[in-house]
Amino acid sequence: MARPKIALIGAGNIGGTLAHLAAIKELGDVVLFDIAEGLPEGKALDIAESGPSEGFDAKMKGTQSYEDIAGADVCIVTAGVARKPGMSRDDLLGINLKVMKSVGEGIAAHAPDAFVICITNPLDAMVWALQKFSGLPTNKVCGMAGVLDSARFRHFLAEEFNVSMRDVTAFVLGGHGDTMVPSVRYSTVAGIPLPDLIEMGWTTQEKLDAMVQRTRDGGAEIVGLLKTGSAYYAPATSAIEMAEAYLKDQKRVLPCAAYCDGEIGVNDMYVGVPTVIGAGGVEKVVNIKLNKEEQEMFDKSVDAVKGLVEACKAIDGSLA
Ligand code: A3D
Repeated sequence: MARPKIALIGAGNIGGTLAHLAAIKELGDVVLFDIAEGLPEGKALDIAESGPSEGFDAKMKGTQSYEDIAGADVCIVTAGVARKPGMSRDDLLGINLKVMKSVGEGIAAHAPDAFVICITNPLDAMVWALQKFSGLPTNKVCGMAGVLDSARFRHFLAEEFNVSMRDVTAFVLGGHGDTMVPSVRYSTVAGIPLPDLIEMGWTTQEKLDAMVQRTRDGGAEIVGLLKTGSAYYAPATSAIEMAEAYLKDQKRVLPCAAYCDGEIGVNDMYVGVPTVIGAGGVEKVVNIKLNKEEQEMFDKSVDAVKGLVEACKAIDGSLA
């Protein structure tokens, strides 16, 4: 049987890490696409040359031509620019919206059957626009944010409790931004919800609140340390987890930016929600029940995403 084909649109920090992880995990052959000449070719060759030591046979190709992504089973999109000093959120939105247009058209023309995972920021608005520009079914286009935000929360919790990260589960909902909603009630250690762990004396409400806030600020914390860019190891690993769930039909329950059609009170929008990912793409949005306080936080987050979507429509009339 032929190996699956994984197209990485954008060969920057995350794109290169994605390629390396996909190769090491032998998920399939990899095509790295970027407009920067030499960058995808150089990374593809460098990673291919790690194959003999690592022991993988996956093929690596770097390209500037969308024709090379033909027939891809998975496309992971990191193309675009990150916010630079002096650039407003709207400036970034305008630039990356144009990038999503070209990427969406490229995928529609050459890989219309792919499962598409968007990582480009501002995430929830970009994945919405990418689905519109590509015209692919909504269950085949989603955004990576929740897996990363949950992983950050799980890491902080595991450190606090001094237990294995594997035994800590966490859900982070809403838009990928300051308004994201790390759900304390639905996060557990081996099934024991966090509020119970406070009662058991494992932590305090103050410490838990601080970890929730640190999760919300997780991206900014890394930017502050790196100074020249944003996180890429954990974002790449998170997207690979989603790609693997699709390629191996794992039916993983993962939070991601998924198209909502009434679920959790959200209509015709992409926002972070729990989903089931398998061979059908996003096979289900898990329609969880939120309490009053959670619903208020979630609604606020949804409103923030709505604002970005409206800004996209104002910039590109074809989306209105
Ligand atoms: P970076 O290393 O700058 O890579 C972006 C790449 O996109 C560069 O190599 C560019 O040449 C390329 N590019 C630009 N325009 C195009 C185009 N039209 N077609 C193809 N390629 C193009 O960034 P990065 O890899 O660190 O991050 C990529 C994106 O992910 C950014 O928008 C980040 O803000 C975002 N990001 C999101 C998360 C989430 O959790 C959602 C986390 C971290 C980063």
